[in-house]
Amino acid sequence: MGKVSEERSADSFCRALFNGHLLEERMLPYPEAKSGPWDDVVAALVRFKEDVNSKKIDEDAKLPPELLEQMKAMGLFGMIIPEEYGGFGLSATGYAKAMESLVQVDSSVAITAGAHQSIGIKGLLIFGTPEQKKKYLPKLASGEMVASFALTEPTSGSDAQSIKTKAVLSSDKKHYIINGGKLWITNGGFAEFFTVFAKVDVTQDGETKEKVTAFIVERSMGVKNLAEEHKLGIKGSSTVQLVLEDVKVPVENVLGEVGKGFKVAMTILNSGRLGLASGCIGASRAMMKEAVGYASERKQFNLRLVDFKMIKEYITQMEVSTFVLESMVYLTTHWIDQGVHDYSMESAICKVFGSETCWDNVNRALQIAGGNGYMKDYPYERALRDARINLIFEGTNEILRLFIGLTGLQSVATELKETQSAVNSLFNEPAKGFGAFYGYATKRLRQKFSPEMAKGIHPSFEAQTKQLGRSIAELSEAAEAVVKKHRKDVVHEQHDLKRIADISIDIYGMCAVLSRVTTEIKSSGEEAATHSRHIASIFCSQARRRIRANLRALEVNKDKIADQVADRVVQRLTQ
Ligand code: MYA
Repeated sequence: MGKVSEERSADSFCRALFNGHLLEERMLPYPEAKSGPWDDVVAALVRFKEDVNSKKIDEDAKLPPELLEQMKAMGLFGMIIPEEYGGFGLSATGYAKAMESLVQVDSSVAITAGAHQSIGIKGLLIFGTPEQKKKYLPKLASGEMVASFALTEPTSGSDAQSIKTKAVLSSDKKHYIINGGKLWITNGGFAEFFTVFAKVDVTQDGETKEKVTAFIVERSMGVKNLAEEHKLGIKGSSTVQLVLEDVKVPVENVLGEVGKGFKVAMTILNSGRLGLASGCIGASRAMMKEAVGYASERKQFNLRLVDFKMIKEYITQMEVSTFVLESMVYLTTHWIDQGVHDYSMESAICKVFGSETCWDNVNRALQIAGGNGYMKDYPYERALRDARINLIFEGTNEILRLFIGLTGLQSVATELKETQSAVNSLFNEPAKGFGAFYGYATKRLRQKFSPEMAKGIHPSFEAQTKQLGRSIAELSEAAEAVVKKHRKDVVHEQHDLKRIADISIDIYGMCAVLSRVTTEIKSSGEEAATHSRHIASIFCSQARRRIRANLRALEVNKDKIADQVADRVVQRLTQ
């Protein structure tokens, strides 16, 4: 892990933060997406909620067939498919709005429609040929075909490149024959369409290597599945193991280029992670509503629970984190809708922050409900079980923190290399080199954070803007120090990578919330924006405190002895 291609570096807001740059023109104004073409879908989902019995879905561990049919009839499988193929053609923002509502209908319903769209058909939408789209999208939009994304294998989870499923070109070169197995495939029990990843022998410069390739595979080509898994939560969704034995796939069903399938998988997951984060907004909001409703009715010591300060703390924190999550997600989806190409880091940040916000909110809501929260008659324990998976799938939060940290450090390393070559040219060819070095140095100085860069943030946030500026400058210095200290070995420095990732998550949160509230103040005035201003102020000070703690821990920590404790425990328990 650790390589990030140059082509992706150009337009990423978060990568720029690592180099000390704040792309303010990208950040402001905040895209207030209060209404849009998604309104009808959202309204239909609010009505749909009345028809769905989540408790029963959880108990039966399956979606009733008639509910699945209703979802198809409502067009819930075609939300992001262009209208010309029979879908609603929702934008990234529209889809996020829909996922927010869908998860409030039921988690398993959201996972089923979400896995179909966020990852099942996304590859076809992004990389499909016109012929492939014409052939499959209408059936996928109507739900006649439900889609699955088949990447994970028994021995390949986080290390997605290590898949063993193999695709071999037939002697007449008309088909690939796929053999292997896939694990934990959402919708796999009834899907008809699979985006399957397999290794293909690719010969380049006389050398043959196995390279990941993406395929569109229909069930009728020979895909089989084993029995449904028994899960902790999202029980109504289908999760199975796939068996691929001599599955014969026509060559025209290769998705993207042969040998370029890993990029296809990662690109799909970038959008999937954002779908998940938007679902987490909905789940967080739903839990807040339940908990606040409960706490305003329930009395102890003659007071309503909402009047106790510790309960207020929980409610405030739920609101602050969910508001910041929303701000991050909709800033990111806006950029996607604007055509920004590289949002891999932003979507990973949203997934990590979203799944942890959702988990904390459900946990706090359950705590507010006390003993009742633990009982099956109330919705909290089911929500807790349903929310747990978000920290794991679509990239565990651990692997995504490494991805965020390493991707950011890659930008810093690239800049350091540029500095080195500018310095070298200064010494080797002074006449030519000086111009190059001067140009480079002024560019770099100009780009480093200065208060000028954040002049668009509302003046009432002067203190927060300073905190943001200081945090960006410190992130870029800390990242440079980590790169210089560990060089190539940085990939193994997980404690530091986690700290760096957490700093960047907090900074992105600050950027998003300051952007959103600045725009709100401009449109509604300071007084009307009091609630949001308070949220921004609370989040920025919390974020700044965490950033300072992480920066300090990069310098002073107990990593070495902490690792030794873990090693001794492992030795003791595995003897
Ligand atoms: S599906 C299964 C999910 N699985 C994963 O997410 C796997 C996690 N692993 C990885 O992401 C990769 O293996 C990592 C790379 C990151 C570890 N965008 O050398 P490398 C490029 C673009 O770092 P590795 C599921 O769970 C990179 O630049 N490019 O690779 C669904 C380089 O390019 P180049 C990327 O060390 C469940 C190349 O790849 C990205 O092997 C159902 C190699 O990179 C990227 N992100 O490890 C969910 N990453 O060669 C349903 C890497 O050009 C949800 N690269 O330099 C439905 C919705 C729910 C709603 C609601 C709920 C609340």
